[in-house]
Amino acid sequence: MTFPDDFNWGAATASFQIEGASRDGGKTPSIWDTFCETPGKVFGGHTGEVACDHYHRYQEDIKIMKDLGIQSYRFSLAWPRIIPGGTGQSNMHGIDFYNRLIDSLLEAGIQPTATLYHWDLPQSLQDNGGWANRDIVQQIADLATVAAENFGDRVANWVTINEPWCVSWLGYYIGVHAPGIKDLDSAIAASHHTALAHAEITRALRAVRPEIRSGITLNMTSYRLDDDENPELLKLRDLQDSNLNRWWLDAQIKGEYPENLVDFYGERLEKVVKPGDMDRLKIDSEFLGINYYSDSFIGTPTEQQVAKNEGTFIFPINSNGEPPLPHTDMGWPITPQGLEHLLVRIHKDWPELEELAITENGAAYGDEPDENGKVNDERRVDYLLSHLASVSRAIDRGAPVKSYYYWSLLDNFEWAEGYTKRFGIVYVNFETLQRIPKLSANVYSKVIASNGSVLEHVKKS
Ligand code: IFM
Repeated sequence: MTFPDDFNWGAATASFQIEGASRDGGKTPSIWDTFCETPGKVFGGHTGEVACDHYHRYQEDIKIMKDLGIQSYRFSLAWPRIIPGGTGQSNMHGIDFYNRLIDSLLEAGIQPTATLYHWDLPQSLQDNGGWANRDIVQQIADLATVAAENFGDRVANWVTINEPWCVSWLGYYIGVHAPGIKDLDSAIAASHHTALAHAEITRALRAVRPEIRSGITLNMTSYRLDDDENPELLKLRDLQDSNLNRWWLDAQIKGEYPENLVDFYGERLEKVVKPGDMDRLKIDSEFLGINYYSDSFIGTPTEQQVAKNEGTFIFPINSNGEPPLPHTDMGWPITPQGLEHLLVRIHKDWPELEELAITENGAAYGDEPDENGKVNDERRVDYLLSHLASVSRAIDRGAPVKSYYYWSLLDNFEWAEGYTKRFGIVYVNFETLQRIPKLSANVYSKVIASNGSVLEHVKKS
């Protein structure tokens, strides 16, 4: 048996990336609406105004999933649709949209998995500091209460926060994501507040519905060094590993942060951790969500890179220039065996985690329809099959992986890259909004129908 009988095969999206309807039904602007309107921040000035128009076309998208045999759909809730003011009054129009979506999924036999926060923070909350302001922890816990009260009767599985590393470091330190801030103190504060928020969201969901299953989703990687003997690089690797892979896991499992980073941040961290916080961080989750795209390569940073990063340790993946080949349109190296390695490492280092879910994995390739209207995205098929084979080997080695969600169901708004990077197994024509399932969708459908056994030949090769 390649995958357990009850293995869950899914596809994932996120609200801002697909919904469009950015002012419909009482929705207010999120930080991503603002970021898109800020010149030079998003490729070509692309916006989320229409996106895939999923807000109006969700029935069509559900039908596509049903035809493909997708068992579970991971989507996110747009906070500014549900509580337009960020705090306080909830909005029935927004809640009704998600009720219709959830009910239609269930009617189609597809299990909904909801992500509470996938980056579209109400702009009004950012105006008070957003994730750098500790108030956000209670504010998002209140959102969780509203979400559990309205949807918790039908949504069993909840992701609390998607990729808190990106929220904190891309949003508040590197500044390439909304809100576009470049400030180390803010990023450290956001790292702490997202970790606390995960615990408080979990408590809030359970207070309404104790049967809810939840977990955080982390973007994780394995680091590969130019030189495994170089003590400087090893130290840098350990800091990067703590910053990206360990921070949120050690927080929830042990109620502590990695020692090397606590030392590295020093007073900057002390300023934001209040008495009692370390106890509040600790929480059992039903699963850990893992988003894996690529291993990361660390080379010796140049002097300019050190200077550019103001003496801190965040270096680009390809610190020595071009990423190793082959890579996807994102420039991310294709390293399928790295997923097996990572899953086995997680199981070994955090044996407390009883369930792992791959909540995202996928590749950007810009294949367009051919003269017959078919999208033959063979490179995506290779990526998908080789990564699934890797998951299967990790399961054989004891990693408790129970779900896989391909990222993404649809080509969509890829943040600062706008619509230029296509991750979907379903092609979207952004002029006409026509959907065309690609070759990869049909292959994934066969994988699902056979519960992964069509992978056998890949696994052995
Ligand atoms: O599109 C994103 C998604 O929103 C979060 N994880 C990575 C994906 C690809 O960059």
